[in-house]
Amino acid sequence: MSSFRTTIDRTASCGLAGLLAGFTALAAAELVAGLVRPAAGPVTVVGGAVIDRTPAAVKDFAIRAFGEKDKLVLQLGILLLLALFAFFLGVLAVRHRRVAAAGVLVFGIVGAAAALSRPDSAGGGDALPALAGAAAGAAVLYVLAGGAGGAGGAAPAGPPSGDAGTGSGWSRRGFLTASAVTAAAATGAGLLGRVLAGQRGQGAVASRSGLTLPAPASPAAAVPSGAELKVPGISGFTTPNRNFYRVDTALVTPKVDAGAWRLRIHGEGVSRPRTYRLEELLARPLIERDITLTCVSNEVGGPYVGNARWLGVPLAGLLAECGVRPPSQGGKADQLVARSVDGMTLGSPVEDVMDGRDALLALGMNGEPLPFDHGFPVRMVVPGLYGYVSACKWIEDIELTTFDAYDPYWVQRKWARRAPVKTQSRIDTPKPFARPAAGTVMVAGVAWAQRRGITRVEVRIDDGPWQDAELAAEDTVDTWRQWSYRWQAAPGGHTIAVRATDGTGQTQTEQRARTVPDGSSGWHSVFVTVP
Ligand SMILES: Nc1nc2c(c(=O)[nH]1)N[C@H]1C(S)=C(S)[C@@H](COP(=O)(O)O)O[C@H]1N2
Ligand SMILES: [Mo]
Repeated sequence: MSSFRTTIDRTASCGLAGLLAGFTALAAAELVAGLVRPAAGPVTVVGGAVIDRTPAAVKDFAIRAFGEKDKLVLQLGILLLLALFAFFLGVLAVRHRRVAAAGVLVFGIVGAAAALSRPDSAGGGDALPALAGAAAGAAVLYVLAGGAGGAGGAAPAGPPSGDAGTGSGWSRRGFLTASAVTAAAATGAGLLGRVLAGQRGQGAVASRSGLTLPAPASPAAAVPSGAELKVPGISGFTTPNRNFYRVDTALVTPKVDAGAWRLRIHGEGVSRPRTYRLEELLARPLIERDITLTCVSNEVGGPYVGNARWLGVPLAGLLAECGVRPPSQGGKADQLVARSVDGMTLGSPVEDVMDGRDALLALGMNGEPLPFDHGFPVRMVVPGLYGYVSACKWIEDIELTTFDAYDPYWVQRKWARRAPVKTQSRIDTPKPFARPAAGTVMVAGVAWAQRRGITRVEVRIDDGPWQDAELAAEDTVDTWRQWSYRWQAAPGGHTIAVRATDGTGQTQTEQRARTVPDGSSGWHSVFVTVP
């Protein structure tokens, strides 16, 4: 009985030692990452490597199920798995202390490999946090498991002797003290790592608050007064930055120092390759435009669309200066590949970028420098193209190439090479399963078909006929358009559907398509009950 209890005790102690070893490994890795490169932190690189390898359908599921919390869920999942393995290694150390410690080192090697596999890997140094963390973790496991009275690497296999500790063990009090000291030291190291990482971003934060945006040489036309309907629950015409959707693969938002930022333009047919500094862009005539941005991962009725007032450098002029000609004028490169500081690549058709539309290297968003989450200091915005083929945030490199020669990040993951935005409409109000009172109910929402514009929106109640909604004034063909419909609601359950027609006369197809590979299609509908 006492032997049994001792075994349980020892197993629990070793499990605790395993957890502490895992925690120490993470904390030590954070500390080293804080010194070397915050983006090379252990959970960040493993999470990033998982994202890189996630099939399109799974990524889409994650976005659908967890929304913008998808990254948090991923990181918590990784931590949970690590904790389970660490506990398991601890239990293993009851009998096989060396094997268990070596197991911790294996994790370090996996972490290091993940770090080096990331597209933004800064070279061998990125392996350091995981390796150092694993070494610290292995040492903690080896020592604590020994203190917990584990069999020890050299001890003969066989049932434990039944004594509390096999001679190598410490007193219970000694073990608990050592554990507490380890936990405290690891916590300190981890926090210090975070502080160091934060300090590295200080220069970038200062460079952003010190940046004053020049007035545009070509301001955006005032939004027509009739473009904004006063229906409660409808999406505002301009999406405030704090509410603007965010979709990217960055587990740590890149903090780029504007002073050190450079943009290189080079590649096929670039007769005058150049590198620009931010001041050079700011000194050029800037244009300001309202443009609606849409994510290809937006489901029918989904939230990944927003409209902002962007300030930036016309991209076509900059490219022309570098000698780039679009394919229609004899240029050989048909694909523009934008690369970000975090290694993301996005490919846009050169023809689209240079066809006269307001393709921008944006510096400002709704009257302020780009927020860090939205690409500070510079990002691309191309009206009419989904974000993943155009809207590179934290951009640092533009390479002219061909669609034949290179597949960017998402295309390597089964998404379409070319992806113009599909015509879509969304019911913002009433919400699904709302219970509006009988009588007049305002049905309202937004519709978008960037480059083509929206010319008609229709609403259908149950199996009734399609009825014209009232359109708000159009701002430009590149912005979404609000609409509303006055519905005389009778008691009962009702399905409200919407469809839009774009400037080319095409009405949205009823055909449901998934987001992969080139954007969802189908009519948005909501079911409501009128009590
Ligand atoms: N560097 C970088 N840029 C990126 C992405 C990314 O993952 N990394 N995601 C793209 C996608 S899929 C979209 S829809 C838009 C979203 O821009 P937002 O987050 O500012 O709304 O950014 C694009 N630019
Ligand atoms: Mo996207």
